[in-house]
Parts: sequence; C-alpha cells; structure tokens
Amino acid sequence: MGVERTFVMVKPDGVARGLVGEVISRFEKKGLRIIALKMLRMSREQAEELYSVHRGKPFYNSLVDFVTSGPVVVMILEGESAIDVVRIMIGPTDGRKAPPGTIRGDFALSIQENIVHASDSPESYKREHVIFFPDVE
Ligand code: FUP
Repeated sequence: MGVERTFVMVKPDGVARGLVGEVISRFEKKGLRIIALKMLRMSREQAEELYSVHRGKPFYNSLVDFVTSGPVVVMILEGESAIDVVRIMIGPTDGRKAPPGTIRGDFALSIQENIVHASDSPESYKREHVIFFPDVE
C-alpha cells in the first residue's frame, strides 16, 4: 500500500493498432506518474523471463512468439496503490469478458492479444521491471 511502482507493457497488438497513446493517456489522466518509458523489440530470453510463471503451459510457446513478434512499449508507473489500480484499469485477462471502461474491455476480444500486460503483485514488479529497466529501483 501507499505509493507503489508497477511495470506495464503495451503488447505488440496494442502498438500495431496505434493504441500506445490511448493506453498511456488513461494512466496519466488517472494520476499515475511515468517513471521510465521506452519502445523495444524484446528478445526471446526477455519474453521467457517475463512469462516464466507460465513455462510448460500449453499457451506458453505461442505467447512467447506473440510478444516477440513486434515492438512493445514498456514503462514503470508510480502512484498510490499503483499495482492494484492498474490491474483494475486493464481489466480481466480475457478481452471478451473484460467490462467496458477497462482497457481490455474496450479494445480486446482475445486472451493472448489483449493490448497490455501489468504486474499483478510487488513480487512480479520486482522480477519484471529489471528485465527491461535494470537501473531502476
Ligand atoms: P494477465 O496477468 O491478466 O496478463 O494474465 P495471465 O498472467 O493469466 O496470462 C499471461 C498471458 O498469457 C496473457 F497474455 C494471456 C496469456 N494467456 C493465454 O494466451 N492463454 C491462456 O489460457 C491464459 C493466458
């Protein structure tokens, strides 16, 4: 609780569909502060680490293929209860079930191609952000 940081990524589908500005704008308007931000094409090693909790699951290879298929935008956001606030704003994983008003609910119809990734706990934040921002606390 209190002021936290969270790791957020606009996935290749979000970048390809021109939704980077829309996604960042929602977080800024909410009052979250951008601490770090960059666009990159992630390596297979980075993707495997980002999704390491899913290693061995049926969708794992397809997920790694997808997130390495094009550029992504990664960022660190800071604010009061940032981890929970961002998870509420992105909505449930399955875009078909995500309610309108959430990012996935407004822009996605897929489980895999669901526009954004965001850390789901302080432990996830610690593991995920260093993959892309090794110099940020
Ligand atoms: P989330 O934290 O909401 O992104 O969702 P998960 O950690 O459950 O899933 C991680 C990634 O795996 C998401 F991109 C969705 C994808 N996934 C599938 O492709 N198929 C599944 O059955 C479950 C998740």
